Amino acid sequence: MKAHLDPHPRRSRQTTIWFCALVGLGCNLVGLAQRPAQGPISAVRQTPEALGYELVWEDDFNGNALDPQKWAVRGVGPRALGYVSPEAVTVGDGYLKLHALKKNDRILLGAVGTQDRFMTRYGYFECRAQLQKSPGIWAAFWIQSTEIAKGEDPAIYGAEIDIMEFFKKLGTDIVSHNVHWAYGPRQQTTRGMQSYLKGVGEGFHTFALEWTPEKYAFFVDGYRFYEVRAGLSHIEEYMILSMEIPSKPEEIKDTVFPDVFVVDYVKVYKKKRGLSAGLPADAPAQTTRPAIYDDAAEGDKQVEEALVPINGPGVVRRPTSRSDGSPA
Ligand SMILES: [Ca+2]
Repeated sequence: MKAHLDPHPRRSRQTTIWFCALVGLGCNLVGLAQRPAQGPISAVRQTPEALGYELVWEDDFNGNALDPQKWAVRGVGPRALGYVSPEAVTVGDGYLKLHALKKNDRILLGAVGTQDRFMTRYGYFECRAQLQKSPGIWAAFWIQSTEIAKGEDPAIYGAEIDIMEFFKKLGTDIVSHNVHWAYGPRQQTTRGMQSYLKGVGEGFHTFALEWTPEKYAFFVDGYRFYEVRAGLSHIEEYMILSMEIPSKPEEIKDTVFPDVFVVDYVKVYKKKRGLSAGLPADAPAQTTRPAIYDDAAEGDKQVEEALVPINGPGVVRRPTSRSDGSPA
């Protein structure tokens, strides 16, 4: 994987982290069964406020450039078949745009992260975004640990939490989630989770993670789709928005360049202090009210639409962007 080696030795640790991130993001162990695509497990939309959270950090991208207090272009340099470049990151008209574009012989990719600027553990992390149009490349909103390659216990070394990845190969109605930890020969994963929401690949939608000491919960448009308890990180991590690309040329043969991942905002919420008998901000999440079906008719209608069965037996195989199992 010489393509990923950093020419600057002083940055070798960071390079290792980026390299390892590529191992995890979008990558699944060969032959590992995927979870079936499923509709939401909540009948109505949930808001972070209703779950006891309050806003602590946000970027609405209202300026004309990336806010250097909040973000930096992440991982400038080669990344699989592409090259992460500040040229592929633009801000304007209230949006962050992460492009995938061809320039000379390179495919430039946009990627930004809050590393060295904003790190936290637990909370509710949400972005509102319009996903890319093409297969091959994919939009990703994820959370990463700076320690993940240093050990295997996610509680101590953290986890890669893929809040949203959009593989157009699966159609316009499915987004994927995953958690990876223990980068290295014994890397672990929750296995890919596929959320089915009709039309999620068109227009703007919200994608969110609730991360508590007990679980990760994944949301799309406020609907709760999956909860997992494995791979729980108990350390501070940082957020990433990126346009990703696989490592094999044949996997981008249908990709139409340029393409773009448009982000309207990113918001981070923390548990309200003093809520429910003075629980501290890091206290376990309160049990949410059970899903009920007597709420807003509009919400119910959308859930019904979202629960339309998908093709075949309901099992969607995640694209094997690294089908040889090798790290990208
Ligand atoms: Ca905005």
